[in-house]
Amino acid sequence: MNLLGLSRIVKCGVLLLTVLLAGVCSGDEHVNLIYILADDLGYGDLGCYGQQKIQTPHLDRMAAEGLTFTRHYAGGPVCGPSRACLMTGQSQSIGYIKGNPGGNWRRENLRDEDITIAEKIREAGYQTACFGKWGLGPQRKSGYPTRQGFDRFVGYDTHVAAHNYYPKTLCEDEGKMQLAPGQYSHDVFANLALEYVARDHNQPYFLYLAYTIPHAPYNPPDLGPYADKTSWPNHAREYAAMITRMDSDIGKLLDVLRTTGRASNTLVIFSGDNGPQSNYEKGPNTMTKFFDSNGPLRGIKRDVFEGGVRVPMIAWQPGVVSPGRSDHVSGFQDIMPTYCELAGVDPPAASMVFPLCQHSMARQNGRNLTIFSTGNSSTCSATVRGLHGKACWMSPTTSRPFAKGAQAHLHSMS
Ligand SMILES: [Ca+2]
Repeated sequence: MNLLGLSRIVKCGVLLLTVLLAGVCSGDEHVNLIYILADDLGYGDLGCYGQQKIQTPHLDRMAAEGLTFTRHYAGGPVCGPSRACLMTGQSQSIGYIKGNPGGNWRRENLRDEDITIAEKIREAGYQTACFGKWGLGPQRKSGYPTRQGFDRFVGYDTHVAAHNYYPKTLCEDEGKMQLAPGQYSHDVFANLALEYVARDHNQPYFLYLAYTIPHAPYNPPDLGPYADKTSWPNHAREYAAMITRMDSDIGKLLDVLRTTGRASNTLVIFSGDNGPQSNYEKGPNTMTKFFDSNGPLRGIKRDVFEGGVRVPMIAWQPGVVSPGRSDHVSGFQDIMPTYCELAGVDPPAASMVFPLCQHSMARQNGRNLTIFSTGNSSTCSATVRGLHGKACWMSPTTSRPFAKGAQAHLHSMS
């Protein structure tokens, strides 16, 4: 499929990434894979998704040069199950991690038998590294990154640990890394990522760069371009500064790829793990309303309405991935089979097999994604959607969203 053919498909409004990444998939050389994940970033928090106040010039450029998805869904409305879905390719219905741990590490610990992206593509000779927030298994337990296929890990092993941007230590492989007093952990991650991609690799690599930004607490090292926005609430300035700082770091990363001539052989994907959180300084939704963080969508983090689970996704590989926007319905569970296809290995049997490279177009019409809201809520919800419609169930009295009596809310896809 050439790019002209692709263009016609896009114009038909049918699908696109599937064939879009066909060029990547058919190459002789295995492509390097960088997956960048933000935490609690709203669908409307980036300029390329309509944000008016927060400056994200580098991600906007990435979007202009790459493919911007408008119907991409996180693996869940909260961190734990969403990230588990991303790493294993298993939706919440079949995946092991159903909700956030609530302080119980056993509930955020992938088992030995759970197979991650890193484990699979390492079979194809990939080097693997994770920098940032993991949250799928603490050190010395089965779910820890170095026991789940990553050669290298520096970051937070648990959710709770990741809520401190100025920790004294970070996990580093099987040991600890000492940080200087007042050192911002995300500067460490950004520098590690820069060093990693600038290095000469004799094998293809997979880098998973998982920011805690813009998850609370809001306390970046400085207010950046928002220092003079004195009419804004303090937390709004801090929130915006966190995102703009991350944007700047991602810009540096992409620049390294550009200047070293590696951009065309590196597929970079940027996304977020769930919808925007409410701000607790001035009551629910304050931040979301100030920035219109969920854009045109209903709901925030923990909701299975669109605003809780629809997230930005940008795919960037200049010269290979055609620039454009796609309304292709996709989700976190698609990343495992997509990467497996790029790496030339078979995805795990238990994963949802909707690779974005090819083969999936015919199945798009029958596509459903099921997302449950679990934990932190007395309600249980599910979203089911296909190409032409969507239904959202809210069941306040039962843990079974499809139980008799569950209220159904129907929404149009348009
Ligand atoms: Ca999150």
